[in-house]
Formats: sequence, C-alpha cells, structure tokens
Amino acid sequence: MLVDDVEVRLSGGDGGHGIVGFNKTKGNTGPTGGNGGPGGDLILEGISDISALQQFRFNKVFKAENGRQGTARLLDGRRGEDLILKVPTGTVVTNLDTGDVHEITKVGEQLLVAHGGYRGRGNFHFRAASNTTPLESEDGKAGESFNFRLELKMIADVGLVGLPSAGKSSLLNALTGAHSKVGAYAFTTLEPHLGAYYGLIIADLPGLIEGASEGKGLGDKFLRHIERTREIFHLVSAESDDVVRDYEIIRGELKAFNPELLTKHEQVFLTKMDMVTSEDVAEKVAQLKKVNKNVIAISVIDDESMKKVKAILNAIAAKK
Ligand SMILES: Nc1nc2c(ncn2[C@@H]2O[C@H](COP(=O)(O)OP(=O)(O)OP(=O)(O)O)[C@@H](O)[C@H]2O)c(=O)[nH]1
Ligand SMILES: [Mg+2]
Repeated sequence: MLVDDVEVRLSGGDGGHGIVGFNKTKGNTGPTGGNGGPGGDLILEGISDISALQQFRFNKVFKAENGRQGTARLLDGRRGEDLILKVPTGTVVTNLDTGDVHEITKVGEQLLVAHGGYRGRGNFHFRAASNTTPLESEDGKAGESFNFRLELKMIADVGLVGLPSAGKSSLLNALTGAHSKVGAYAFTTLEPHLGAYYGLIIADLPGLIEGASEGKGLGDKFLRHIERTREIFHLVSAESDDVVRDYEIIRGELKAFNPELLTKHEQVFLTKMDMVTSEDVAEKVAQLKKVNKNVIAISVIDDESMKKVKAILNAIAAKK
C-alpha cells in the first residue's frame, strides 16, 4: 500500500536542564553548575523513494533527542541529536497548528519543522559580585511540537487516466521497465505506479469510474498525483461500444476532482486496436476526434503504434 497522506506529530528535543553545583575545594567555593545542552531539531529531508512515507503508517509521533543536563563541574550538557526523517520529493508539508505549507521538491532538500528547546543555564552563569553563591538554575525549554500533514503529490510528467481495463498499466509497462500489474478485470491497479521513459516520469493511475468523485470504485483521491503533471494521456478502449461516452465519463471525473485538470494538455489513445476491425478503429477514432483532435489508435502489441507514442513522449521530453 502506498502511503501518500499522513498526519503526524513532530517535535524538537527538549533543552537540557542547567545545574546547581559548587566547587568543594577549600578556599574556592564558587558555583560550578553547567548549562544544559539544547534539544535537537526535527528536520525533513527529500529523497527519491516514493514509498518513504511508509515509515509513518503506524508510527505517528517523532521527536528529536533531548539535550543532556549540565554537570556539577562546569561542563555543559551535550546537545541533543537532530532527527532527520526522509520523505519523498513532492511531499507537501502542512503545519496544521500554524497553517504553514511547504513543499519538498528536491533530493537532499532539508526543512526544519520543529526547533529543539533552549538549554537551561546552570548556576555558574548566575554568579555575580553581589551573589557569589547563586542557587539559581534554569530548566531546559520544551522543544517545539506541531501536528503536520504530509501529503505526497508525485511530480510526474505524464499521467495515464482512463476507465478500468483501458490498458494504462500495459502501456506503462510497454514504454518503460515498470512492472505495473496487468489484469483482464477492473481495478487491477490499486495504487499509482511510476515508470521512467528516459527523462520523463509516467504515472499509471488506478482506473476511474463514473461517480469516483463520490467514492465509487477506488475513489479519486489518487488524482492528486496528476495535479502537477503537464500532460495527460487519456486511454479509451477500442472494445467499448461508446468511446465518446467513456471519454466524457473520465473528463467529468477529472473536472469534479479539480477543474484545472481539464486545462492540461491531453493526448487521447484509442487502445487495444488489435481487438477490433480496422473499420471499427477508423470509426472510433473519428468519433473521438469530435471531442479532442489529438487522438491516435494504438496497441501494445503493434510496434508501429508504439513508435507513435514514443514520438509523442520524445516531443514532450524536448519541451521539458
Ligand atoms: N489485445 C490487447 N490487450 C491489451 C492491450 N492493452 C491491454 N490489454 C489487456 O487489457 C487488460 C487490461 O489491461 P491493464 O493494462 O491492466 O488495464 P488498466 O487500464 O491498467 O486497468 P486498471 O488497472 O484495472 O484500471 C489486460 O488483460 C491486458 O492484457 C492491447 O493493446 N491489446
Ligand atoms: Mg492498471
């Protein structure tokens, strides 16, 4: 299961306490209580592994290390270690307490989300001519602590959409080294899969059905993964009796999720053309052309048509 939307509590470490201590040597009885160490910071860091949010599936509470308390002999406590949690690039980090939103877009990019607490000062710090035996020290301060939503919005260049069994996963596999599950039944793909075609990232999505925006089938939450893609590949099966209706159902669901999806450049593919007669293919392409001029017929077992798909991808890559 791809974990792509989680709520977690992230905290910096607490500051270590300052200490009250005195020199026990005869004739030199000044204060020697050391300061505590500051708490470690909690930091998120981008990595390319899209499954990295998995670590938050069961563990929802993370805290950086606390600072150590000072020693009675003038030594400061050790600083708490920072806690660096890896999240996939494309993770939108929302601080639910402050409303701050930040997106991690690059591998290695770090975002400090909760500062460690301040250290407490020991009594050595409070010495003064008027007060040579201060009994005062401070406790360390608690680290910052907030609730966050971590939401993965994959940064794919091309998103594959269509009804179940339109051939999305088959196309991804034919174009890239991906092994997205293919099956002769609806909803074979349960979660988004990515494949790389040279520099382009292609996202294979679960099938959409009419009413997906109201939760039918697998719902439409995964469409968030194509909110960032520049290009939509819309697959319609040549086996359908009404290709325009199939097309309109998907457009309706895209619109219900986010009308901006309709403004993206869309390439339509009439898939599985090997399953029907060539007259049928021509007729269905003509019908689809009335709703979108960018239509071609393909089959994953027909090399000529796969070359056309690759040419389209190469043109997209060239514009990148
Ligand atoms: N003959 C033929 N069969 C195809 C072609 N493309 C896909 N299929 C078959 O169609 C069925 C569905 O293919 P998938 O790639 O799993 O379809 P999908 O759109 O990913 O389906 P979901 O994941 O359920 O949404 C499988 O049995 C495939 O083998 C094609 O070009 N020609
Ligand atoms: Mg699939």
